[in-house]
Amino acid sequence: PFLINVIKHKKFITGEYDTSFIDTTPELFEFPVSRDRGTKMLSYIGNVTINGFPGLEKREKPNFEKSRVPKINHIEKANSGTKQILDQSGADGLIKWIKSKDKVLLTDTTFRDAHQSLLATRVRTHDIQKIAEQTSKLLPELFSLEMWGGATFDVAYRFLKEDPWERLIKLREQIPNVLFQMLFRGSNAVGYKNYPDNIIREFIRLSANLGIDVFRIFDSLNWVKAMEVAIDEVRQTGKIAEAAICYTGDINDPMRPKYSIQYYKDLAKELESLGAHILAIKDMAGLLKPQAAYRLISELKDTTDLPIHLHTHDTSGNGLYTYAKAIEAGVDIVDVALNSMSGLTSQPSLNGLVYALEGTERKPNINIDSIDKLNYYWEDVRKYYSGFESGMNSPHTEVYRHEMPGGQYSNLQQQAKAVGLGERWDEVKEMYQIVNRMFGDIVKVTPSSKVVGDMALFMVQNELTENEVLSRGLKIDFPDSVVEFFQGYLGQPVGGFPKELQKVILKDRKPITVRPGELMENVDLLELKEKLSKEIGREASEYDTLSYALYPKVFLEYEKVTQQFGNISVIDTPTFLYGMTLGEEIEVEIEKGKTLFVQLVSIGQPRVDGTRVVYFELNGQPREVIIKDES
Ligand code: 3PY
Ligand code: ZN
Repeated sequence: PFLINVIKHKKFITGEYDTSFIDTTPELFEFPVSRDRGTKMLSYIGNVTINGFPGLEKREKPNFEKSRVPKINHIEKANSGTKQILDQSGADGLIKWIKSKDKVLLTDTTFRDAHQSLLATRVRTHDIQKIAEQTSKLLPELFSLEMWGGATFDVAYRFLKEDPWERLIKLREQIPNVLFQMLFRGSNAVGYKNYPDNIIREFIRLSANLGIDVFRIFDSLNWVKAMEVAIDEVRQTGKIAEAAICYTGDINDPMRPKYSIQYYKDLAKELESLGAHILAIKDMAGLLKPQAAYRLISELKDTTDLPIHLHTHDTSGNGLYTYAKAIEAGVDIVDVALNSMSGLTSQPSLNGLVYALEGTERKPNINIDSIDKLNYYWEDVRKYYSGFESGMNSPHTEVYRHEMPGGQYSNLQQQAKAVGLGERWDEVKEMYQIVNRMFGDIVKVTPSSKVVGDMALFMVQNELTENEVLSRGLKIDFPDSVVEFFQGYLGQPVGGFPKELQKVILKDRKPITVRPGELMENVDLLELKEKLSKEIGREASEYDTLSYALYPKVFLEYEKVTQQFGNISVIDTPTFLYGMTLGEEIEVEIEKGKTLFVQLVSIGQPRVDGTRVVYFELNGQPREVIIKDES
């Protein structure tokens, strides 16, 4: 490029140069962005402009207001917080600190569960990163930020075409003071099936290294055996093992004896004896009613010495009432989300809770002004993703019947749309409830909830009733996830499998009753790294390798897209989702201090081969890309 700059320079062409030419002409060292890199990005923008974004109705890019990023002092350091307590006093020191606090502590889930539950997990690193330093400086009093894990990991690769590890690294850089928390699905890691033990351990080691402090570990069937490896590994890293009990049923309903108060107390004892640092009650669907919350927390407080961290979803609209009762009963930490990302299938409102606790001794020390400022930002950003909203806009007390987790609601709805059942969503919810009963009333949370969802979609799609499944089931091929569940590959449900249904679904396959991890060989990660490097034509990192071990197809597809389009995580979200309008100009900061100016000039008519030429200007220079019109 240097040589090109020289021979293209006006002075060089006209011969008006001497020996000082190089020293006095700094622009010779300004290299254009590689043709390849610019063209790749324009190909992405051209493609999304013409063909739309998968899962979003195609429409002209709406006119979004600029998001309101609160002003902060970039030079001053953030106040120290819980991260420093863990780093300085270790896990035991942190637990002691929690126990010494009278005021209720807060986890903010805006970066993870809130958007998993409201926006089908689609919020991109680009938007979280822009508010990271502000969050660190405006909310240093938080117990933790839940910012990773659950569905955010695979959705990053699958739909956002970005690297989830990078999200962790970038946020850690900007938020040095608050504990980072992730949701970890026990033997299923951040996936939808059981993995070999060394994959579970490696995942925990790598994420602890990059900055995760609190691992909320659960099993989708509350099968404690499936949580042991993860708890043990987290303890070895010196981080916090927060073992979760998934709450289902209703402890105050005598008709639901399977999930009684005694059931939860026994589980708490078991998890304590396994070495959990904190006990989480993970009410993933928002079924814990206020009086039940008071009873559950009070009795658990008498059962265990562990601090208790309560998680709920506000689907029914009762979330804050449930928290108020739990706080009265002495819960230590609760999960909330910033106002504009709270409520409905998400967590109850952080801002609301602070107001609600006014006049009580347990009101947290949070500056309302600060949370309002952060709230404005999310109010604006949420609009970018409106196409992923579930359409739920008022409390749904029906959740007490279908019991669908908040994090599943908008995702299953997307799945239903994808298979042409968007119009029959009410039937899918009804069927979800029936399938749960058919399965013997199981704990429903990822991945067991996905099995129930898959079966419900399958039954609605094939017009099957409960009776027909039993009477004609031997001739029916059920979805893979359902077969694997009944084989015991997700573990053992409370009270075992319903035998008759199991026979129909498995046919002549034999179920297992041991922990699936015991039957799986460890993966040779070095060998896998070599194989992957060959396959993608570049040196795979240990992070790539682990992601590939978790979901090989998804990872390779992500790699293909990034090789085709380059790093598209740098594009702003409206453009990423909707492309550009004619004449529009945007800026893309491709790396720190390096900005591209892109203008969409015109779009050619479709040609006989179904392609169109899209004309751009990139930093003032004409560039064109050829895009296949899929319509
Ligand atoms: C997840 O596993 O992703 C969940 O959020 C479960 O509630
Ligand atoms: Zn949740």
